[in-house]
Amino acid sequence: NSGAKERTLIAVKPDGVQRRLVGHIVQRFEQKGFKLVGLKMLKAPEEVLSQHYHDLRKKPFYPLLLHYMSSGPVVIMVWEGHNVVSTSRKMVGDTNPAEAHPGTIRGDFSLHISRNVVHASDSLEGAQREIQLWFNRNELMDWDSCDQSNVSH
Ligand code: DGT
Ligand code: DGI
Repeated sequence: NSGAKERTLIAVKPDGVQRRLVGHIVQRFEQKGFKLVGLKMLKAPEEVLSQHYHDLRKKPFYPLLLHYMSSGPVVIMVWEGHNVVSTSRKMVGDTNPAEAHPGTIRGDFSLHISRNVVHASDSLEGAQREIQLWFNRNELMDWDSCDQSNVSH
């Protein structure tokens, strides 16, 4: 049962919301077998974005990245399940959509690194940090799904 409670943060970025991809992206994670435990739509506050992208603050594209991420609402989710951090990185695909394989979200729906549709936490520690940053405890639902024994054990 180890890792069954692992959680990660997935975000549909402003371009993904504008392009009506929210439902499709939710469906991919649901059908994989992961459990949705948090979901909300918001205009990302600059303070949250600057903490979220703290490691990139010195990069030349950082101002453009923040501008893009605050250009419209985002949909932020927490997904739970066995190995969810690493598996969802594979489902999302390479950061650069030109390198992302077909079948991945970025590989199927985006062209350019500056409009890559989704975010997924890249490590367990990163996921914990990002979940705390974007969600209050009472916004995360601890619920049992009746098909759990069919998707993990
Ligand atoms: P654009 O095409 O000038 O409208 O660019 P943006 O605003 O979509 O993207 P931006 O400003 O981050 O990047 C400026 C240019 O830098 C972009 O046209 C292509 C290039 N570029 C951005 N990221 C990368 C990268 O990771 N690798 C390479 N080789 N070029 C990049
Ligand atoms: O975790 P990822 O989103 O796959 O990648 P990351 O944490 O290295 O970068 C975060 C976001 O920053 C990424 O999804 C898109 C943007 N980004 C990264 N590298 C570049 C970039 N944007 C531009 N325009 N150019 C880059 O080189």
